[in-house]
Amino acid sequence: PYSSADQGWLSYTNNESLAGMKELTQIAVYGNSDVIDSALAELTHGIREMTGTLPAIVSDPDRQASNLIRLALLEEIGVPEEWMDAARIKDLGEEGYAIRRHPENGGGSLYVMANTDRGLLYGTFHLLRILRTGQELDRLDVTDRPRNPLRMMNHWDNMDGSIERGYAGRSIFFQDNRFVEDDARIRDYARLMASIGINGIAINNVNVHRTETQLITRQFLPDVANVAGIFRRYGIRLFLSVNYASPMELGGLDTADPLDSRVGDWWKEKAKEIYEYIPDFGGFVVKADSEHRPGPFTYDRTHADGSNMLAEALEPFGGLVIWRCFVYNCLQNWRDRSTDRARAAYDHFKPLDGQFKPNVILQIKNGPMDFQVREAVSPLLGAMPGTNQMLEFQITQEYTGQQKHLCYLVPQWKEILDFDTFAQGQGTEVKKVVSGGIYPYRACGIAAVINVGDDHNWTGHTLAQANLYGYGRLAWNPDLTEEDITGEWIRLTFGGDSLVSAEIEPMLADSWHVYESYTSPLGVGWMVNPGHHYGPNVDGYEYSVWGTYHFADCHGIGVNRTVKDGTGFVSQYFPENAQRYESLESCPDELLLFFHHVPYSHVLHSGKTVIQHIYDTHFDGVEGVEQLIGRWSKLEGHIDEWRYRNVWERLHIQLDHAKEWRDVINTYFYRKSGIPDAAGRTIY
Ligand code: GCW
Repeated sequence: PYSSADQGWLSYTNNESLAGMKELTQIAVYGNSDVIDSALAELTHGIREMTGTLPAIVSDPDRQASNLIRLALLEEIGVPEEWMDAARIKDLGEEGYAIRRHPENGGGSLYVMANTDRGLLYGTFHLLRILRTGQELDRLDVTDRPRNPLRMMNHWDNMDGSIERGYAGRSIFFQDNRFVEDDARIRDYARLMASIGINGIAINNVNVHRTETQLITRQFLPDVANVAGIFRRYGIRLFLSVNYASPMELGGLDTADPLDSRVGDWWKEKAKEIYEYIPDFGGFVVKADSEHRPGPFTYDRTHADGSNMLAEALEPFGGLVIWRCFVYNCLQNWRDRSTDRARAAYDHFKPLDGQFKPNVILQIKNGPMDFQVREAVSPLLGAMPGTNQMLEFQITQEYTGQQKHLCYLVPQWKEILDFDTFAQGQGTEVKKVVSGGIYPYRACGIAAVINVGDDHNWTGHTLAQANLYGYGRLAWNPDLTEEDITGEWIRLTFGGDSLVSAEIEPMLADSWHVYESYTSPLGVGWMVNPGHHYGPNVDGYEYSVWGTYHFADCHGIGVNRTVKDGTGFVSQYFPENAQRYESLESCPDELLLFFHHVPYSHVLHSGKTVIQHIYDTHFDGVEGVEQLIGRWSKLEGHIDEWRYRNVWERLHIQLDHAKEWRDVINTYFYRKSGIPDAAGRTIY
């Protein structure tokens, strides 16, 4: 019962290497649950697609059988002690699994083993990856478990079917202010998400408008419960974004003051009602006091007051409050150079450390501004030992080419995850903080704003599927290398043709730098058209209320965020990073204009001046896109026509548009600075 949409990395076509798989003709299952049924369905489907033969489900196989996959809850089978001792079993935890095949043990059957049904589901998807990529099956010995307890997707879907910052069609959940009727697409979506280890999904936009406010009422809860049921069979908990002012909009109260007991009581009743419909409801995602959304500031209360009140309501049911830290003044005066939006999250939240209830998690965007092509890492990450934190990435390419341009974000995310906060001295990387490895967090992990819609290929640009896949894999294990993830995705998605891998790998690997080259130099950001954020407009946000400036004049450019004579943002970092960013000598080139205002003649570590760097990278960026096209063109006939054309067309849009970026940016800075290009290329 799968939808007719592109199956992405769960497609099993073009399989060249069936290595040993043909002999796996039977499956035995030890354990019983809906999630195990899903695992079994995936396994039989995958094997049938790859081998052409439907494996038989057997109930009491011969102990010595060797043509068999055993999907087994550990408590249901007696595993030999030398295979899995108690420590190893415990180590698998609630979501881990082991995949093993020892010819001398267990008669050669292939075991997928776990403590829980979710572990079995993840193990099954791992086994399918092994089969699909043609790895050796003899003496298989894999154990794995996720690093991050919460691995979430955030949808910005509205009930009218539109998606805020969506570039791949309409919502797969909603249409015309209702839930969609045909849920085949949602089921496929759940499969795709489970296969990369996602275990929590918030289905509606954090900007909760009028209709969406009603999602927590009896009008919609049966539909919400239906979707929650689809996800549940794939080990995923459903979350909702809620309107902080719901007690007023739904409950008829005249206040949403978190310290008014009527407000707390209203939420307690509401929580009870929600859990009647969805016993494993994940909880609320909340955007409060941010970009005109209501919040506790109206009542002079703190964000601890606001989130704790909700947390108290959800606590009896095991629900979480995921409270976003994207709180800043969006009505700033551009004439005022002392206010710095980058400071906002830390200034608001750091003083509240330790005041949040254990089922509150603060969700923090990776950068202090807003998902720019390049920005510094948020100094709030790691700065609150007594408060659960999770990281927020943006998969949807709002500022990175809107899925018309190719921009593979795994390299960017790796840099962020590997960023050393120095919160507890050297080795306190972001990935360790958010996975709970540094402070004893009760709940934590990673969330990302998803890039899917109802387009045939889910993501508009077929290669943007790699961002979705890569995010899930990194949320599972941030130590996976970019090369591993990319290689895996290409083989799963396109099969084993080595030319396809050889061309797509470097395309993905280069694409973020290429995009950065022709758009935003040296960490500057925001030179985009206001509102929709697509395309160049150097001064688009320069004289606006959003706190997003580059301060370019005829002498220089950049935001002085130093302690010495700037906004002081730098002081929010732990000393090692603060010192590095404070000084022009040690500030890395790629973030120079994020931290400093410098003359165009300033010489970078690279040896180039700022202005020459701007010119060079913009010319290089366009050439980079030409190379992407050159590589892709070699794949004609190696990839099915639909996907080949899809990417080909978008690459050509990208090329035209990269030229527009190049010429607008170069011309702007030439006119501002009056300094010609040393290489004498055309600037207008
Ligand atoms: O970047 C901004 C986006 C808004 C978004 C907001 C947020 C959902 O432009 O569209 O609103 O961030 O993260 O809340």
